[in-house]
Amino acid sequence: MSSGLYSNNTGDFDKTLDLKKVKPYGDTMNDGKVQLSFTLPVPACAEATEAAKILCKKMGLENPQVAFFKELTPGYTFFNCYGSSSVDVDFTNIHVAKVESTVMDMHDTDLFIKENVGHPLIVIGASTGTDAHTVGIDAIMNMKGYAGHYGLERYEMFEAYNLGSQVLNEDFVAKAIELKADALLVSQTVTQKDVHIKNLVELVELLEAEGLREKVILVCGGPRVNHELAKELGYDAGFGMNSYADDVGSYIAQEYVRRKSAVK
Ligand code: B12
Repeated sequence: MSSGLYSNNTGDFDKTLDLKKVKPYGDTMNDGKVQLSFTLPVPACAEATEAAKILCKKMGLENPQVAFFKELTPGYTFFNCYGSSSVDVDFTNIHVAKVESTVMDMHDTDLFIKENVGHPLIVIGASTGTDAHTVGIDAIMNMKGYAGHYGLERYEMFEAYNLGSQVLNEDFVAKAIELKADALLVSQTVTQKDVHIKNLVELVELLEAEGLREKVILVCGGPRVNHELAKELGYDAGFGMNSYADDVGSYIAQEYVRRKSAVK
């Protein structure tokens, strides 16, 4: 996407913004102010705050200040530091892979499916493998929704099944076959030792073995998932933090219609 599309409403009174050299904004344009929090495995003392400042400098912060520190437990001190970034970023040269669909709200997505498909779409979601985190998939699927966005269970034109957490890939695929799923939604939160990668890839392999991969819209999501990673792993789309049922619901509806028109 071209960064020319962006505006920060400073145009009339601040002429110093250069999108080729963007710095963090604190009080004034280009001041580079950054807040950084970390814990050092040392007791709270004058040497510890000095060590925190030296670390900040080594990390590229100019004029670092320790604004707050507290010994959390004997031998471990938490720091809150401020400083000015010595580096900038060329915002005009950033390209990010994104899901290509128009985001619609629940009512518009329901209407879109009614008009373009004519029957409800079957969607199954789960947090798979050993992952016990349910809040993400619930946010997308639960009737009550999340942050003011209704979940897929609330949509008239989605038949939504939330299988919960720690669902084995084999069981997930079996449910997809039983319910004749149109779309599968996988949530992955734990990324330690790349367990999410192994688990997501295993699901793709199982679907391929069952001859199902191309028959379903396969979507993954989670705090450390993005569209680029999802595509790399063989998924149709990936959604990260700050995504809602509206995003994935409208994507599934539009992708379903796109595929149906492609085979006509
Ligand atoms: C709550 C929580 C738990 C609860 C989970 C309860 C439950 N029922 O879900 C409990 C206490 C059980 C738990 C356990 C563990 N947890 Co925990 N947990 C958290 C915590 C505090 C919040 C996660 C959360 O609910 N976020 C809110 C939801 C709404 O956000 P979200 O998941 O990102 O979802 C959004 C998007 O990502 C996206 N999305 C998510 N999924 C999907 C799917 C699709 C299809 C789509 C479209 C979108 C989408 O949409 C959502 C809405 O915008 C985080 C720390 C944090 N503050 O984030 C740690 C955290 C995730 N946990 C962590 C860990 C390590 C664990 C444990 C391994 C700890 C342990 N040693 O036992 C265990 C895991 C056990 C297991 N087998 O999985 C680490 C993960 C580190 C990593 N990167 O691997 C974190 C980051 C904490 C930390 N800083 O270390 N945890």
